[in-house]
Amino acid sequence: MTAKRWTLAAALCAMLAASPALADENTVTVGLILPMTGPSASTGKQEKAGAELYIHEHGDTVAGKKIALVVKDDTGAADVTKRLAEELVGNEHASVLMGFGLTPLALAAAPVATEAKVPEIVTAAATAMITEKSPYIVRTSFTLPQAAAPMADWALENGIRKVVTVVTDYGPGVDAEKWFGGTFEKGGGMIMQKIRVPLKNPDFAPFLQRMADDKPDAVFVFVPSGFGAIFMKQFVERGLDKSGVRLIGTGDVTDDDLLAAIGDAALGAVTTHHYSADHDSPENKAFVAAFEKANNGMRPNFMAVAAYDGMGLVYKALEKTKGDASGDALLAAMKGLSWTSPRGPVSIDPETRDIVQNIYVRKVEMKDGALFNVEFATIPDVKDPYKASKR
Ligand code: VNL
Repeated sequence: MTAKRWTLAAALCAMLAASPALADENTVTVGLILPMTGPSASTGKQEKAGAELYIHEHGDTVAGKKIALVVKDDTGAADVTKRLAEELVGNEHASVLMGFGLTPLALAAAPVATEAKVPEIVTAAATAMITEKSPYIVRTSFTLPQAAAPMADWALENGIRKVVTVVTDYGPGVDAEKWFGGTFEKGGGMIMQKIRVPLKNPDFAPFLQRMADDKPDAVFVFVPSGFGAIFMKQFVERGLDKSGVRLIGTGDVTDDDLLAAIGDAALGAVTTHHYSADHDSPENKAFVAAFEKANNGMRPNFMAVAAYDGMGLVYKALEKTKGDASGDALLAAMKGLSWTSPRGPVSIDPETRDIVQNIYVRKVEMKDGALFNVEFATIPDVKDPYKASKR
């Protein structure tokens, strides 16, 4: 080869190397952005395992397209989420962005999804307004109003009249406080105190002491997934578990991932949520067994199931579009889809792009030697009440 030809070949190689993902028409890249490190790492771990299990069970090809799952760690920092989302659509030609462990992280990716016209499937974050921040956002997790309002109805029906609310002070906590409290007061209940604790380094002790003095019938709690153990430990340290104050909340505080670590202190806690590892259906039994087998016995929580369903949504949409992975086609296909999830029957509301699902009332009980959120009542097909209230 002449020197000139060598230069040309080298230049060509350099060019190819600089654009590693020359868009391959037969591959659909799903960029899964999660907090794999930092305080919400448990969410990242559960979500990654959920998405991978779906691919493992259904194969990595759908409608003639090969699915490439690319997992990125945003460490829980919104500026990193945004940069990763830009890189995924810009350099790696991702057809779908997925994940988003916390509300600020889902919001950071929204302008990227809008500009690139790429679906953003939110599989964790749960502040109601998130789906309003881009027409390309679809959600398979839940909304806090959807889970918290039914808790108020149950409390009212079960003789609870005076409640102190304790929530983490950001989007989902404010939603939980507002939708539990508002529904409870409308039904004749009384909110004695509204306590908000910071997301970073939460210390519940001072509030719990005050609460012990107030003697409410119950304390309603929202903390994000992964933070329940800190709250429960301090609840027990102040003797509140033995004081007759009932513990109620959305299911985030008695997260399946943490129940074993929380221990007996959680016994009797009543929560409302969309998923329990104990959910009694053939689909869930198969899901839990396969998940535990693939993950050294780790029990799936509501994050795992949302990522599993998020991946399923991509597959179902691609089947519907016959492999067309352009953003608008995928988005149109996702609207109105319904399927049987391990959590029960679900669908994507075509108007709000939020998930419609059952909310279950559950109580923490010992079952076969382990703690579970045991479901005992079902509120079927719950839509996000925040969006319903604005119509
Ligand atoms: C959010 C909501 C995060 C509920 C959670 O766990 C959760 C959020 C990390 O919207 O930030 O359980």
